[in-house]
Amino acid sequence: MRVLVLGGDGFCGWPTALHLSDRGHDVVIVDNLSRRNIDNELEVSSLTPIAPMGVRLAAWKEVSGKEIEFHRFDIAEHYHRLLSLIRDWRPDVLVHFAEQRAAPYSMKDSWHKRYTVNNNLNATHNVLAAIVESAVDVHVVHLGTMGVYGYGTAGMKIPEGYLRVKLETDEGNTVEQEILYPPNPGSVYHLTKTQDQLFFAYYAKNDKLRITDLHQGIVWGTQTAQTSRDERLINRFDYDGDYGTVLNRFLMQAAINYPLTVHGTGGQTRAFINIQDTVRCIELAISSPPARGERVRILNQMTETHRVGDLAKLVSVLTGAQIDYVDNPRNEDAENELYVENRQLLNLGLEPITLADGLMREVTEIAEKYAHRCDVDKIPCRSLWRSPNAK
Ligand code: NAD
Ligand code: USQ
Repeated sequence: MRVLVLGGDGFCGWPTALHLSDRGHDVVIVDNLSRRNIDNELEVSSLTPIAPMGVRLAAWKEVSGKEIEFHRFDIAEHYHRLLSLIRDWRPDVLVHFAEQRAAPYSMKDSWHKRYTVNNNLNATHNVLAAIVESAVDVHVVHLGTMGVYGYGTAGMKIPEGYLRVKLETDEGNTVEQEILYPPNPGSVYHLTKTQDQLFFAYYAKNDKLRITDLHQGIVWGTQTAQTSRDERLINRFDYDGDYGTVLNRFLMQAAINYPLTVHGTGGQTRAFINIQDTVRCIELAISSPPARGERVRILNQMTETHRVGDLAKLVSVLTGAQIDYVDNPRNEDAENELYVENRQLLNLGLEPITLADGLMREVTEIAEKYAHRCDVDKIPCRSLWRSPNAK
């Protein structure tokens, strides 16, 4: 299949592009390198030494014999370049990773809120409008987030996208319907993902686009079978207070003997998935597209749920790291239960990698190996959800 990977220089997009290329698909990457520029803005670098795109692609050709084409442009701004690429190359599948993905970055101030909204909403809408205008029958696979649901469920399992509800009519009859699960975003970034869902629902209904939305949990780990084949292929590892996600941060903090930064009591429960499962899930989603006219297919792409405080204790037991309970910079529930339905990807054949399988390898092979590249000043989370001036 011809697969267009938007955001293919990023943490999830790069290993996915390599995985799909390795499986024999023709892959083209589009990326505007905004993520690398944000590192410049924040004066931080990936813990792992990521190579420039040209070096990455040359290395991949050397080790696999396969070529991946790269186009550098902004899909939120350069609509006509996106349209021409879809028209000329006629992809079978478009995998859309190209959004600003950090909740803390999206909450820094009004500029970062507006950037995240402009970038993410225009990116997603341009993809959909370009597919309609091109008249190419492309299956869109989008990386959404578990955060669209909020994380509290009153004890029920979060279903895969749709909620069955019973409504009472004026005549007193009961009717049953399936509705999109009520969105409950916890940051401006998560808000853009809830809006993406409406774009997808509308274009699937009006234009019969074939769309799969993968509601992914927090990704942990770094390398995949392909990115480990040569150091020039290494994946990025974010550890800073804006882009670093909780479990990878704890692993890196343990490696440098920095007390694990648990926000509040650590009672927040979240969904997790290893990066190697991310790339497999995307392959599974590609191999099982919805039919034309079908509603958006929504799959919960996660394999485990954990409390943040329990993760810190686990890492502490494994490594001897201290735990530091810090004031929570976010506006979120101090504690929540989280039960998630994820049967669809398991039924398609996903065999999850668990924390027990890879946690210590991640500490020794990545976090300890590259610990010398860490700038400890960049570890604290300084982005506040509520301005100190707000009442
Ligand atoms: P990332 O920031 O590492 O990668 C995103 C890539 O998209 C970057 O290379 C960036 O340069 C590019 N990009 C952004 N805006 C663009 C634009 N307008 N035009 C062209 N390229 C653009 O993020 P990631 O961690 O790889 O996440 C990828 C997707 O998966 C995101 O949509 C994110 O919301 C979702 N997701 C990520 C996680 C996670 O834990 N990392 C979890 C759930 C969902
Ligand atoms: N947390 C800590 N200590 C830290 C960092 C985070 O306790 O040092 C806590 C946060 O307060 C939060 C939880 O850990 O309660 C998760 O934070 P995170 O930064 O790991 O994840 P989040 O902001 O939710 O965002 C990440 C990705 C995003 C994706 C989302 C999936 O950056 O792209 O959409 O995970 S989910 O969380 O399921 O919505």
